[in-house]
Amino acid sequence: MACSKNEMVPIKTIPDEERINKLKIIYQEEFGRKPSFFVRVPGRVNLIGEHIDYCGYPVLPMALEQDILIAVGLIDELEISIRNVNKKYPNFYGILSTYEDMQIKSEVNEKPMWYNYVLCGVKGAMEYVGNKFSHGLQLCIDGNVPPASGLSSSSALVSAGCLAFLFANNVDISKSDIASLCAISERYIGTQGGGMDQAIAFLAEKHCAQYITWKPLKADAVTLPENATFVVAHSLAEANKAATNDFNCRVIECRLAAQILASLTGAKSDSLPVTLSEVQKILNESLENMVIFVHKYLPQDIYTKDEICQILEIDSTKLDSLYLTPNTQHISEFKLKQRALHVYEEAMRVEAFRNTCIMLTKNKFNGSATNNGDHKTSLDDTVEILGTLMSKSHDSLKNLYECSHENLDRLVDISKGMNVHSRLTGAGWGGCIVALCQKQQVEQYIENLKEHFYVNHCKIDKVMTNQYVFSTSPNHGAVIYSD
Ligand code: ADP
Ligand code: NG1
Ligand code: MG
Repeated sequence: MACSKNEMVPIKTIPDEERINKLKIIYQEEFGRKPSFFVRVPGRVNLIGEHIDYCGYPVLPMALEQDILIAVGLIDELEISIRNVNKKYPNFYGILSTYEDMQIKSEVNEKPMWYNYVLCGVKGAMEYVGNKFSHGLQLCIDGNVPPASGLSSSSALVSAGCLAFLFANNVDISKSDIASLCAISERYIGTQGGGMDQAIAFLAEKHCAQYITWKPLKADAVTLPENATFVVAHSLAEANKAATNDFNCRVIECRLAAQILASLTGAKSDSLPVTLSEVQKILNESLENMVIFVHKYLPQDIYTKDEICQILEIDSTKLDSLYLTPNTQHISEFKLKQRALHVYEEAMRVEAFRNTCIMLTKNKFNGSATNNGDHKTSLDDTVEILGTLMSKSHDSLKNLYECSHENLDRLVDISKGMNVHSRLTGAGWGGCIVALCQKQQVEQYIENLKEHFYVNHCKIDKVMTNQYVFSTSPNHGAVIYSD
């Protein structure tokens, strides 16, 4: 089942929910009037396919229940006021003139102000409408996606800001178009993300994960085994991706690896920078063969900037302008083999994960597992196959991609000790793991994590631990609530 390309974000009547009603009251206190509508955009957990969206490869996330909820008021002045129910986040006020004039102010490698994520979405929307709009906005935000934790709080903020602006200004846009727009818009914050987070924010469906492919953006529902439950556990280390150059460094290492592979294999491309998936496509080779090519054409453990310039026959000024970002231009050594190996092998794991889920669904419906005993065996086997792929993904992220964190590795190891497969999810360097459990194991698994990791290792009071570890099931994507 694929999500139709032209489907719009659903508009529902404002629900009588405690959180919405509270936000209404706070909005009224902040702005002295009622909000006109609400937008809600979920966070996500990526099940497999990490750090490969920006290389052009499919990924397999699902939306969370946790979300960014915005109460929106329209004003005639072309201005924007942004408030947060959590007062640790300061207010913002600005004039909306043109998107070209809208500065998303962040110093290189400095943690951006929180409202800049909202402004990224608004700026992208202003560009989309060619600066033709008639309403400014008063926004009040209530978010419960754990921030800087690999669960995509940033993209939920960007996407909610963009959606609020477009709906306020009566702009029709399909889910896939707004997802692509938000992916580009979030880059104003300084990170060169691939688009997974914004894609799942809009294209997610309840009960299913999504297999997301690019150019054109498409989401195909993936039914997960009925006996499987995904558990998210926080490492207690936060990682703001725009505050360091770690994320962009990986993006540009992949770009450089792709360009060298293209040059040395004679793969001619019109697009610059070329991606690792484009090189594969031009060469018309399997992922397995791309792994062989990486060993052959990128044999060194480290490449210096000078060596890369020599191979690509360009000077360092050109290298900077064509491939690097402002916060990576000073880097002098790059690990190209390791990053490219991770990408090609992770892309294989995504295919294997999806095919395993498809196989299970097929067997269920064509009757090859009609006998209850057989069906249970095939379900248990499936969970083991999927889990093994997740464990391998984590090993690769830790060893080849070097984006793990000691707390993430500890959580993964504790899980392994309980025969539960898990991996870091999102960009890494902190944030969360996602673990795949048999349904009947979940309670015990969560209890054990609380005891061994949060209480014994991190010295957290047991009563506080519920906020750090929770089971989750696939939720639906963005919604507008309007009367
Ligand atoms: P993530 O993995 O959560 O996407 P990022 O580093 O990309 O992490 O973005 C996290 C940043 O998003 C936070 O540092 C904060 O500025 C902003 N943010 C997330 N949630 C909220 C919220 N509820 N209210 C205000 N800002 C938020
Ligand atoms: P998080 O950790 O949620 O910021 C980032 C990127 C994704 C993807 C993952 C790694 C952004 C907005 N998000 O996610 O596109 O590359 O890392 O798989 O840049
Ligand atoms: Mg993010």
